[in-house]
Amino acid sequence: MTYMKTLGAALLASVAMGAAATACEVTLRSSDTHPDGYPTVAAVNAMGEMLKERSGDRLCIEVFHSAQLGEEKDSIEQTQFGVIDLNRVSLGPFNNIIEETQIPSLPYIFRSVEHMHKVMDGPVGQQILDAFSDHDLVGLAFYDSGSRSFYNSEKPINSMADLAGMKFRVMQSDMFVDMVSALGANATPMPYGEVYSSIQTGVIDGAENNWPSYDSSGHFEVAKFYTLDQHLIVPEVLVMSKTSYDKLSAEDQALVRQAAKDSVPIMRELWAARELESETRVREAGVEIVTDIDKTPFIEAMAPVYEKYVTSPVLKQLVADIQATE
Ligand code: GTR
Repeated sequence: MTYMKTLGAALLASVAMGAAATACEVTLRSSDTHPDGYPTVAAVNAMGEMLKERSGDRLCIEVFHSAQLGEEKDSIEQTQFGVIDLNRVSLGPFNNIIEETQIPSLPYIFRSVEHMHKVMDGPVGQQILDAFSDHDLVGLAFYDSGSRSFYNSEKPINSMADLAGMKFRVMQSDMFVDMVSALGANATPMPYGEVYSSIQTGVIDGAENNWPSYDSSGHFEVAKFYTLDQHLIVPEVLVMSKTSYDKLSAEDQALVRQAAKDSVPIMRELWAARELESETRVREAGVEIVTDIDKTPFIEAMAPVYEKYVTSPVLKQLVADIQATE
């Protein structure tokens, strides 16, 4: 409820200062694939409220939700070019561009969401945020994304063998294509916005995602079998265009960084609530959920993926540091 307090204070402050003081000098345009009200969208909006208040109404954020500024892969390029100022995306679509982002995107790298928080809040997280700076971006913060599991339109998946020959959509990351192949299925990388119709028309059998995305995308309507194998706990990231960042004074850059950091606990609170809500909604819609799946064969099948992607000493050290984090 810190969230409500912060918003309330910001609102009161802007009312007290009157309409004339509310003109923003800089409005940062922020991209998100999710609909309005989704925790990522709400968190960046909350960041915008804090930024506006702390800058005396000079710095504002406008969130363009529902992929209005494009699908994630394209929007990342636009952010690198400085056309989009802020972007909230999964780490997945960064995998082919920034190799450090592959490490927290590795299947079964995290033992739990708590483990992921511990790692991403610490030096490993900072090292990965820093890696964005070689790619015309500034890494600001990590957000939650729960865990991702497979869903499909055909049949319940009770074991790894059931995946054989099936076709799943993955995010646009070569590593995820190899992950699905290692499980005996076929992967098709495609933008998020094309998944619903691709399942509906049978181009693919299914996809994989967390409860809130499975729910808000409506994928559960066309893919009614969900198996909680939880192969990925891949964090989301909020990045800023280096071009946009460099236009700000050092003081304003610090305000942006701090507001992004302060939006993280708000996001986590919203996320936890939304996960439960989405799970309830999807269960009530009659989706068939497999919870008692043996993950051991899934974990063992990932050895070739680790071998192929964890190559350099830097990446090996990141894996070791994650595994050593209690
Ligand atoms: C969601 C994630 C999005 C997007 C989407 C996808 O869980 O929040 O940023 O990556 O998955 O599968 O494309």
